Amino acid sequence: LPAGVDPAWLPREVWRPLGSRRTLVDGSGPLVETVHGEVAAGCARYGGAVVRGTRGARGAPGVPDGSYDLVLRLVHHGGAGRHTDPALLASPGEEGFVHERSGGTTTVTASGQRGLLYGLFHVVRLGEDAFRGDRAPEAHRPATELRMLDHWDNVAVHPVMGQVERGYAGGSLFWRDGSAVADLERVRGYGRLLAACGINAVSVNNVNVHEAEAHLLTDRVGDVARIADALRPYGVRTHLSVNFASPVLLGGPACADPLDAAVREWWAEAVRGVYAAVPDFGGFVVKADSEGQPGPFTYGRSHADGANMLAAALAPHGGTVHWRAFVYDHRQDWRDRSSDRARAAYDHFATLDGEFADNAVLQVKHGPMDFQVREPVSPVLGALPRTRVAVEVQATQEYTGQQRHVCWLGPMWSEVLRFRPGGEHGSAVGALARGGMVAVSNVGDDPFWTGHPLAQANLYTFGRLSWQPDAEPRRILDEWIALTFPSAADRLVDGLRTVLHGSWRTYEKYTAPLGVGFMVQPGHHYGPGVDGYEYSPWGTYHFADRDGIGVDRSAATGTGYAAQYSGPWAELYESPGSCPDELLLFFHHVPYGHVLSSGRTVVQHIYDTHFEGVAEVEEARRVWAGLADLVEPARHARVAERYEEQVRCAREWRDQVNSYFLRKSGVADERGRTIY
Ligand code: BDP
Repeated sequence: LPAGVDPAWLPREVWRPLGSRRTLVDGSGPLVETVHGEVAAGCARYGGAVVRGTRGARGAPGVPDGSYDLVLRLVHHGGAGRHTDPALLASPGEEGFVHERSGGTTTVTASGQRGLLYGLFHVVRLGEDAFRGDRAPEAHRPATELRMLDHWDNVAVHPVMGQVERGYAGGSLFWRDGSAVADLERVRGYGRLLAACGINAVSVNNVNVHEAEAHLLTDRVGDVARIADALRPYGVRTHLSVNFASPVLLGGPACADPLDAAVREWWAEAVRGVYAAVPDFGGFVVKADSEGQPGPFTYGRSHADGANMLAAALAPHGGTVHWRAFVYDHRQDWRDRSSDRARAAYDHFATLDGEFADNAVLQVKHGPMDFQVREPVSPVLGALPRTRVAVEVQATQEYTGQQRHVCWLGPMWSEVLRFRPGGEHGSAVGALARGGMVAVSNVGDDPFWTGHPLAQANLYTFGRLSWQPDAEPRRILDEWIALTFPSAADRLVDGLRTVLHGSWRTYEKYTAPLGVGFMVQPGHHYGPGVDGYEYSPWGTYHFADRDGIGVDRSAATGTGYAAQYSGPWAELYESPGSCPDELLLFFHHVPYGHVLSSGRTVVQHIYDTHFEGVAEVEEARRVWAGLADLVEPARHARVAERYEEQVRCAREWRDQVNSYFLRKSGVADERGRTIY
């Protein structure tokens, strides 16, 4: 990494256990060279030795495995490593690996190169534990093939959105002044960090594809190829966001009708060009008919028609189209509740189940609205059993404090992934999401990668959850702490847990209450705006008046959104009596005096949680200040400075939200606290 760039979860010391031992890296291929390079660098630093074998299952010539502390071996399909049960080995697939230990040797066996790379990072995560005792063979494999980050990066600085749309970590890692960055060392380092948490795909440009970015598909594909070259050694495939009207924008046919033969041929040709430049290209991400982007509706075609046209162009090369389900009318009439934005994705897509090509993935935001701090799980995730669905989450903290606030999203994502759309006997979202997991990236060219150094935990947690969606998020956080702060004193570990564990709920407490969402400043979405979007056409209302608050989405009297869920959930959400407190205002319009299942009234809940939320941030700031002697000064200072802003902003939220509801409701705080 260039000097001054934070090594994040791969600081040198994490290589000590491995780098001080004797390792055999056995097998051939470019990613095996990457593995060897990593081990060799560790050994150079910590005095170990690495032997390079290239004979796969037969082992290195003349050297028995038993003379190594660690054997990292690539075997051919169907072959077996010396220590490995063949049946077990058959199961982990291209990206999996088998890990075992006996007779003083730890062995990682994989039949795909990426599997070997992930096996290496598994050993790194285990540290000294990888070299203790015996371990029966364990197969590890990712839950889904596609674990992806979408960068909303513009090639050139956009006049309104800047270089990275919703980016809070400086400029783009990939693009500067309209071209791929000249020095790709940092991009390579990024690929390495991603591989170490299990991510294998990156989309390198904004889903809002402006004209400059549209050219990446054709005459600027060389720039994409350079980025792909830098990511490839770490098993990360490159994807592009494309504009549905590309043929028109780029001088092809005068229309973009997905059923038009000339348009289809134009795409097929464009895709051939991309694969000539990037042979392992992953595919396209498409935002169509959404927030002003063009799409198939212009031609009276369905979204399956649109997606399948691109899928057909990509199929001969093994590419995938990620078609986003974020389709809604952003020019709604606020008097017409039947145009409820929450309904839109389901209304557009549920009837298309079974119509999408095999290499089309429907990429669905985790909630029905737009990455709010609290939303129900999108009913779309359980509604298309014959479609490859991917879950999209937002690591970039657009609505969760913009990387000025600490908000560790692991628990929220885990709730989504564990949700069972068909009820308790059905599968969890993590298993239903056969199309993969996608996060909007929170990374930029900031020296700490994510602006707020603690926001790195979100990126790491996303990667690990995408590998294992039912993993316990706190365990992942502990991994992140151990890797990022190796040999940390117990006090530091405890302090980090204290400030991170509850930070999502703390953020929820001082911002928009009980699932109502938004109440942010329009446009940039930072800080409170109590009526920010209330009278706007974006469809993001809370309907607060003197009598009550919330959006009636019941089937009986409201927008009918609740009926998009299957059986048990539709029933649960339908009535204010059974709807979970935290989602009450998402589903119902209730009087301020409505009593929650917690026993408090809605308005008192709002007052209490807003006071509590601020107190919790003040306490976190105090805890962080007490860790100054244990954290490297630059990192400590960066976080401390952001805590000042978080405290300021949380107080602003508290005061605006509380005084707004005091004035609307006329109900005083039971506890007599001052509300401004
Ligand atoms: C919203 C963002 C907007 C994105 C959009 C999307 O405010 O910048 O373009 O999502 O997901 O949350 O396409």
